[in-house]
Amino acid sequence: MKLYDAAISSAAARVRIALALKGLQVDRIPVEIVGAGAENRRPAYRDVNPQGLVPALLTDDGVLLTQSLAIVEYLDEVYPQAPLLPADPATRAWVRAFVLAVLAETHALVTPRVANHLATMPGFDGTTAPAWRRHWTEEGIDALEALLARRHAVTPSRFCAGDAPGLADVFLFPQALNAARAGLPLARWPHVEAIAARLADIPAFRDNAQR
Ligand SMILES: N[C@@H](CCC(=O)N[C@@H](CS)C(=O)NCC(=O)O)C(=O)O
Repeated sequence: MKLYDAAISSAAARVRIALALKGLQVDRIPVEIVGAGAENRRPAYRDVNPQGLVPALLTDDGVLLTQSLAIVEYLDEVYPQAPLLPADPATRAWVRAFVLAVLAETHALVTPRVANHLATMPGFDGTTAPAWRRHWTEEGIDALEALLARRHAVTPSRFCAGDAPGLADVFLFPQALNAARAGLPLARWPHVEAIAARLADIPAFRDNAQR
């Protein structure tokens, strides 16, 4: 398999973490996604991913997959060791809802392409992009904290939805790191902070986070 990857990408980090949890090796193909040298918007990379985003995964069967959630679920179906989704349908639905709260309602609002477009809007100045990022990160992680608090009040667990790391943790960890690195202390989100600290002790998470 080949992973089209960027070390700074939290979306690609989800796939790197899932691969590591499953003990799978891939060839990593770096794609520059920021600055004047960004390759992801160029035609050569659009041939890989028409959306111009990382990650993308070329499977051993020669199929190109995009979108981190689709890629991680593919890996979980084809390589069932260390399963990432729980067996119980209601818990699976909770995990997918949590993952979508990260992917669609938090991360999607703070990507480089959003910041690039903001910079073209009337009234933009140096404070606009950091304020935008802070707002959507706070609102997003407030929601993740509330989801975890409600679940854990009824079903306590070491990780998001069980006592082994799973799909929700694969998505939470890079997002929590993004918040901490943006200067938002995790202490204000106690469930998120406690789970992120446990995940940081696991090499698959620690060694594959975005840099
Ligand atoms: N929903 C997509 C998001 C992918 C995404 O936004 N990747 C970012 C890096 S974290 C990217 O390639 N950004 C390039 C850009 O925004 O121009 C996924 O989960 O794979």
